[in-house]
Amino acid sequence: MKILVTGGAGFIGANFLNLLVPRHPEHVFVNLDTLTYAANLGSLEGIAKADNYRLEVVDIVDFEAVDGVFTKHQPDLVVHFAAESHVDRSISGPRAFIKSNIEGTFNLLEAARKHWSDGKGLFHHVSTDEVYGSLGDTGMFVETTRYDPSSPYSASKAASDHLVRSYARTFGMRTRITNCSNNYGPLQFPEKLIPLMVLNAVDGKPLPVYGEGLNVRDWLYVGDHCEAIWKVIGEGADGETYNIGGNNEVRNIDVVTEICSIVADLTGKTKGELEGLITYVKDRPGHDLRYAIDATKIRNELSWEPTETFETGLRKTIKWYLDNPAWIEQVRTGEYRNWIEKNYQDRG
Ligand code: NAD
Ligand code: TDX
Repeated sequence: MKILVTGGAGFIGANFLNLLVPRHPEHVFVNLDTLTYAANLGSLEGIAKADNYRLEVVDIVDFEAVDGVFTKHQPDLVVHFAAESHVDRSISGPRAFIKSNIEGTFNLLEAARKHWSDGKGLFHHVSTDEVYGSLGDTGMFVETTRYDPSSPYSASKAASDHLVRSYARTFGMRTRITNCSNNYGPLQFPEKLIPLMVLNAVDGKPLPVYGEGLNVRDWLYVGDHCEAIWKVIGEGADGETYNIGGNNEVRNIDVVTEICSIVADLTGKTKGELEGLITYVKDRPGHDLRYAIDATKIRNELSWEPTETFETGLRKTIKWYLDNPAWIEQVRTGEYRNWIEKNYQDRG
């Protein structure tokens, strides 16, 4: 099989390729990525020279270029990760989200429609639980929960999900969608909560908690997400949506104190010293209170279960950041420093 993986130099895409390229030498994996600030080719060093791996540096907003990749590689399967993914950036600059997440997904669908006239190709769209909006203290998202996105990011992902479904219904394209909760693990760009807090704790910098730290996220180890996507590709049904989650709801403040405890354990700093760095800052506008995924469908129909607990996964993740200073230096570019300054300067 020829597999076109978009966004393969980002966090989840790179974990997906690192897992599957060595495991499946019978498949060719083509990574289509425009290499935004969030990409890092250093994340793919282990597979860069593999016989069954190729890289195409292409922007999905450019239809001609996407069409060219389809002509050249004739993929049977698209696994679509490429997106602008950070909620705070979608608040300070939403345009790139509309371009990449909506127009980019549209271009991929159009190229697939043109090249898959035999109806055999499969389009797997990777999406998020944020399309469902915010939960109160109770309830969980199921696959039929009404879409109610809060941020430009989640609205753009919702639009992309709708486009994918429309291509299934209108053009008969074989599609599958997965909506997953918050991922964490190695290779995550340190603008996101967990790696940001780990690096700041190690450096003795403030740990900026938005609002009162009471927002709840359902955390899933990235390797478990990647295995779930592969399972849906292999055993799922066309036209279906599968929710993926860790059944692991944690308040942000509890995530941060747990990070303090593990970093203390691994570095010789004290937990009290690290917790002293916690700083409550101005909240995110439109901040969703709580996400919780009901993953019954994928568990019952495809026998998927997460393998990592939050305790084991978080320790593994923190150890990875401590053991990979070269990777961290690669992502701490001027762009990263500018973002950190911009995002946190007016949160007081
Ligand atoms: P990321 O920001 O780490 O990586 C995104 C990748 O996409 C980067 O390599 C970037 O260069 C590439 N990209 C962005 N715009 C592009 C464009 N116009 N053309 C080509 N490539 C482009 O993101 P991530 O956290 O790995 O998320 C991957 C996907 O999974 C996204 O679609 C996201 O919405 C979804 N998702 C993420 C999470 C999470 O917790 N991170 C949870 C659920 C779903
Ligand atoms: O400095 C911070 N302080 C803080 O309190 C940051 C960066 C975040 N937070 C809070 C906001 C959220 O409640 O932590 C929580 C997690 O924040 P993010 O890591 O930015 O993730 P989130 O906004 O929940 O979105 C993530 O999960 C769903 C991914 O970025 C999305 O791509 C995915 O779809």
